[in-house]
Amino acid sequence: MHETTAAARRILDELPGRRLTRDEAMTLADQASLHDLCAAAMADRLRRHGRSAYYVFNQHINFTNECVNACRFCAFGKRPGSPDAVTHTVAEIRAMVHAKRDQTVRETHIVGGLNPKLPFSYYVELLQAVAEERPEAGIKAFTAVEVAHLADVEGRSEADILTALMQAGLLMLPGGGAEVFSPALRAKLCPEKISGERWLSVHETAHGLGMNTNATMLFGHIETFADRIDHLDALRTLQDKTGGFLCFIPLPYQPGNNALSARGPGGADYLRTMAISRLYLDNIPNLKAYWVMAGIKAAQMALWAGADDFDGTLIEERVGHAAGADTPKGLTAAQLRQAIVMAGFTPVERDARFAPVAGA
Ligand code: V47
Repeated sequence: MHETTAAARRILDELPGRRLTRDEAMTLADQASLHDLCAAAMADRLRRHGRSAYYVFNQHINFTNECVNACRFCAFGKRPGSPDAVTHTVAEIRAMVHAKRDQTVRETHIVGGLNPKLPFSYYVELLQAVAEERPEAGIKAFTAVEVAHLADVEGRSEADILTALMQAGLLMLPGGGAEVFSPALRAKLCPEKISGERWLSVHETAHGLGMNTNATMLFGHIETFADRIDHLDALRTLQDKTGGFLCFIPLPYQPGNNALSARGPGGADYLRTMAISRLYLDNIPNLKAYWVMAGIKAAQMALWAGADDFDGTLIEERVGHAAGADTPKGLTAAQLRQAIVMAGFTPVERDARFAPVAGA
C-alpha cells in the first residue's frame, strides 16, 4: 500500500475549502498514498500556521495513580489497595511545584486516577495550592472522566463541579479519557470508564462555561480506521456546536506493561492518522505531535503531516512511560527548539491556551 487511486486523487484535488465526508475520509484512508496524504495535510497546516511549530514550558504532575477503572491499555493506574498505589497530599503537590520554581513553566498539566477516597475539597485545594505557587502558569487539569466521577460522588451537576474548579484556578481540561468513542470497543478496552457520549457531554458543558478543552484519540490497538473516523466525526460535530476545542492529540498506543495484547501503530500509520485528522478536523485549530508517545523522530515527521504543536518540556511524564514509552521523561526547551528546527520548522513558544509568548 498505497498508490493513490483515481477516486482518492479526485477528493484530494477538491481540497482545500471543502469539508471531507466520512466516506471520503475512508476512501483516503484506504486508497491514498502516504506521500499524497501528507502533502494535502501539509498544505492545510501551512495555510493555518505557516512554518511555525509551537512548544510550551510545562510541568506534568500526577496526584494519584490509584484508580477504580481498570482500563486494559493503561499501565499507570493501580487498583485501590495495590502496594504500588501512590496518592500525594496537597502539601506534597505544592512542594513538587515549588521545587521547580527556578524553571520557566507556563502550563501545569495535572492528571491522576479515580481514587474514591479523595473528597471534592482535595481537588479544590490542589488547584488553589498550584495556582498560588505558580500563578503565571495556566492549569490544565482533570479529564472529563474525573469531572463526571466528581459529579456522581458529590451528587452535583457537571456544570456545578466545573464552575467550582474554575473558581479554584482551573483554566482548561486536557484531552485524556476520550480513547475511542465506539461503545463496542469501550466495552473491551475500558468497560468501567464513562461512555464516549458522556465524555463529549462534559466537554460541551465546559465549552458552554467558556472553558477551552483538548481532545485525544488512543489508536493503534484493536480499533479499525473506520472507528477512528467515527471518533473524529463526533469531535467535529461537537466543535461545530461549541468551538471550544483548542487541540486534537492522536495518541499512539504504547504496548508495555498492560493487559491488552496489541502492538501499537507503526510510523506510517501514525503519519496517515495525523494527516487524515488534519484534513477531517477542519474546525479544530491545533494538532499535537506528542513526542512522548510518538517518539521524537516520528513527532518531527508529523509536523509534515499536519501537526503544528510539539507539546512541551514536561519535566516528568509518567502515563506513557509506565506503558513503555522509550523517550526521555522531559526535554529542555533548547532540545525542543532544536528538534523543531531540525525538522524544518520555526519554533514558537506558546502558553497554555496556544497564544504565542511575546518576546520569546
Ligand atoms: O487518557 C493510557 C492515554 C491519556 C496508554 O490535553 C495511553 O494536551 C498510549 O490525555 N498508550 C493521558 N496512551 C494523556 C493525555 C494527554 C497527553 C498529552 C497532552 C494532553 C493534552 C493530553 O493517555 C489517557 C489515555 O488515553 N494512555 N495508556 C498507552 N498504553
